[in-house]
Amino acid sequence: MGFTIAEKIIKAHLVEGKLEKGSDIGLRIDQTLTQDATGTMAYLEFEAMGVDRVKTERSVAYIDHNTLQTGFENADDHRFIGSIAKKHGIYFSRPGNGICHQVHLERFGIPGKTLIGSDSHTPTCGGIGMLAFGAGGMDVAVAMGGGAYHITMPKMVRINLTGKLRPYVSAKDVILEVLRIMSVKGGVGKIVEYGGEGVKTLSVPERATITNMGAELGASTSVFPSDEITKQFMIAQNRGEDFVEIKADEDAVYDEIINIDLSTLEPAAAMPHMPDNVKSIKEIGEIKVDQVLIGSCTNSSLRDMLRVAQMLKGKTVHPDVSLGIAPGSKQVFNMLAQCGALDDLIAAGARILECACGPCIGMGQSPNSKGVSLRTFNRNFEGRSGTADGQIYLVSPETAAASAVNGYLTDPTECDGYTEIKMPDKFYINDNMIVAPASVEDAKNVEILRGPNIKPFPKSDVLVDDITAPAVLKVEDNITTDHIMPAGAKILPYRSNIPYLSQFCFKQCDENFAENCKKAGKGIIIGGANYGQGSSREHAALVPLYLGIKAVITKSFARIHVANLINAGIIPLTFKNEADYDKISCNDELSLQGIKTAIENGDTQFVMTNKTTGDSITLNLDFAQRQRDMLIAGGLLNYTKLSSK
Ligand code: MIC
Ligand code: SF4
Repeated sequence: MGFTIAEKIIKAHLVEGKLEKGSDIGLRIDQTLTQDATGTMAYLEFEAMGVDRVKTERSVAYIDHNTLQTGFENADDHRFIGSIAKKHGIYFSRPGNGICHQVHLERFGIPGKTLIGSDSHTPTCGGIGMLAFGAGGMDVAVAMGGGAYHITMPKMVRINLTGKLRPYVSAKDVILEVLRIMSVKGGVGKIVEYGGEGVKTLSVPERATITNMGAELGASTSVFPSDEITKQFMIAQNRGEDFVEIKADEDAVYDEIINIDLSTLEPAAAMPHMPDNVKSIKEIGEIKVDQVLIGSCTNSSLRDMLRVAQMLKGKTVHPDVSLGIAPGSKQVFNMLAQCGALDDLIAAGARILECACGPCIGMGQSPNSKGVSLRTFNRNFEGRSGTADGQIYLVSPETAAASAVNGYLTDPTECDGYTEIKMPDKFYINDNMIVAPASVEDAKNVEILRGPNIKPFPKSDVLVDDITAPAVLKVEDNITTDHIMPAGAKILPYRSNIPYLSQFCFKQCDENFAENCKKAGKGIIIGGANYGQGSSREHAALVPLYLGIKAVITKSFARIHVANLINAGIIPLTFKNEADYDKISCNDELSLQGIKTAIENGDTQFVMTNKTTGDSITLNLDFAQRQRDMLIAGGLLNYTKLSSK
């Protein structure tokens, strides 16, 4: 029996466990990345582990999220990250150099290697055949210290691509089609692999758009084969020596196969407020558009920008539309300037934004009230744009450009003037904004620059046997980490200040959540299916920990968030019978008596009592041994300290 691409890479990196679906496996991690919104916390945790120098082949710290500097906080955090990177052997990508995933793909990613990053879109590098996972900051800190990264061995999904995209139909339309088929929870517990003849028609940036948005499926990761096209990309990045071929065996076995004929795809959009709420542009119709934004780690490559420039050349952005464009990296920006395409964008009236996440994470460019905003981004969760009633549609660069000119949602296949975008034989290489770490000798003298905004992160205590606490909040299906711990320009500067952040926790669901938690002293959260989908931010676990949350009980969890809860020492439990969700109301007194003993004994089920109603409710204790040990120790940091004694 042959192996899939992912199985091959896993096999080569397996340090614990077996290649058996559903079992806990530990992987050796070759590379890590962090960004600034999760990085400050990740490096504080790395410091707490007391490791002098990273043990990975390559670790990179990027500054790309918190780039709006309306006070000292973000700038201080950037300095902190720069100094800690220098001291501990980490490369530092300075603000202005670009979005972590775009830059990592260009300059650092290597086919066949493993990468984890404190950002959920780390699977972008799957576009060059790397096995790349989004993870919580603590997991990244452990990997930097040489520890294994643990996941549940996923199932394998194969997406067979045939045919070729029609002019102006885009890689974004491919992943939107996959989202339409699989939904935002369809990828949980799975790795999505692409194969088939159609793969050869997709360039690396197009592949990366697709693997990037695999995060929206809830998938563990997504990966393309590394082939001749990957090789040409690596050579063009002056990194030909890093290329290795990697493809699935002919007789590899998949748990699920999905067939997509690229030639039949239509331009599509994910409508408000979920990435899987997908319809074709034709079906949605010619709605009036207020704003168009092009960029983000999903669609900010040179290929995408050149396509947009080609479509805007000689035209003017519609008078009722504001068009913002953020190239994904300095390399892309430089090359746009060199070839004159930047001139076309400026002349058309685009507002050129810096190479950063920017509006994707609510760092500026919030749309007008009820404004319809077309974005080439990957998430359109309610409120994420910074405008509570903003109507965000996720679209391809082609659809975005055509609509920006017309002022209404436009199917780009109706546009003329199509020309092929050719990938360059050589990208412009200038790594002057990547700072190498200090030598081991010099590192001793590097001072860590800590601003006053950095507060200690909350520590969890060892688990107790009897937890009785009120259900402080009950929420529906598909709650995102943006609900749990919102981001945006006003809040993001406090990612290293958990006490301050706590006042914003769950605000969109319950205005008084933080206050109620404080009054109750401790609490339990009740959630629906796919709880915690979206980002990797461990703040969505650390802030509830700070507010006294002891357990979260749901119908099901998203992968990274459940790991973050365990890392923080909060018990994630699921209902044995989903219908029992209805047996709990907000403020009911819930009793988890004997929970520690049950976890210690390896029990797989546990009966909780709802003291208010008298109901007994059976919950799943679906944990690997290592997770049990972590919960008992009170989270990953305590566990790491205990196990290294
Ligand atoms: C996001 O797109 O939601 C983010 C911001 O990049 C997050 C990380 C964060 O919250 O800092 C992610 O995707 O993990
Ligand atoms: Fe940045 Fe948006 Fe990508 Fe998150 S999804 S890394 S905020 S560009």
